[in-house]
Amino acid sequence: MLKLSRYAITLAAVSILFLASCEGNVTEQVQTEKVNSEQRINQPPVQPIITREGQAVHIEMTAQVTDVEISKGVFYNAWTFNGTVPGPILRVKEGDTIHFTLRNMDPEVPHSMDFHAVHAAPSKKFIDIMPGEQGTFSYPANTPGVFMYHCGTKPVLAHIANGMYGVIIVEPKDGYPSDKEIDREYTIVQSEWYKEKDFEDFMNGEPEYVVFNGNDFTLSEQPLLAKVGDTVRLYVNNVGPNEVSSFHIVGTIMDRVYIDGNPRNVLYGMQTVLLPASGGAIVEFTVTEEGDYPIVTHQFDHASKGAVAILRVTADGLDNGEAAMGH
Ligand SMILES: [Cu+2]
Repeated sequence: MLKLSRYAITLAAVSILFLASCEGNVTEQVQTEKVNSEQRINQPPVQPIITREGQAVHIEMTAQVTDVEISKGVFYNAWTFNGTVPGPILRVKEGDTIHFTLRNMDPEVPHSMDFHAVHAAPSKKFIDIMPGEQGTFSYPANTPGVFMYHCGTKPVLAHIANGMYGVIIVEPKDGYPSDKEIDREYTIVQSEWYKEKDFEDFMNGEPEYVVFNGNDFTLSEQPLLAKVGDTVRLYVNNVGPNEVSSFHIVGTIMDRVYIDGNPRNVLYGMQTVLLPASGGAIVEFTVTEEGDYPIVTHQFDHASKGAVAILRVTADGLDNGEAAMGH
């Protein structure tokens, strides 16, 4: 894992220049370092291209290598979809046909796309796209839900642990029975970070961070917001790759849970919802009092490693700017 700060980088550069002017063998070392830094690929995020013609949805995404901040000042040179971890949240409707194009901008490694939302032969539709190439695949999305997507290139564990995942929401054609009650909705994706690109650690180690939406700080520093009396809906998915989630909201009870986001899989009055690796849910609840409501995995070793979000409830639904409650 690289801990970088602009200050540190500047300092390092200054001291290298200074040393280089003193000794010849240091110049060699500097050149090697320069080559290494040139080899560290960091491609800026790219917007996905999504267009619709009737029930045909065209989605174009990239596979690319991008530095992402997973904790304050801690960057991971991630394999990503479109330069963010998680990748873009996709939304289609039950009955749509997805025409998906993957453009592999990674100059070294093949990548692919496995949508959990579709029926398709993996050996034909989830195949590797070579570096610098692109491929297009079509499949119907006939089951509503909150589905994981991920790179399925071998070894899958490495591609997921390095950051290649996201969520696709397939909205039911007639909506959810509770749609009219919902005042606000958010998406939360739980995942783990291990030592950077260390397959042995992915296999046998413990995650260094367990996070919501890619890092351990954004959802505390910029709380999710609601107004007193609101009914809130969360689309959640635990992408793993290795751990399960015991998803819980402190200070409320989930009035309804749609397991995997299917309107027919409804449960009532849940305190905690168990999400297997790749499992999703829609959870809905009301907030009755002003204050900060931590959202956690109730596996508190994982919450302590970062999987905490804050839902801030105020009289007007606006952020009061206070420091978030810790948990
Ligand atoms: Cu990949």
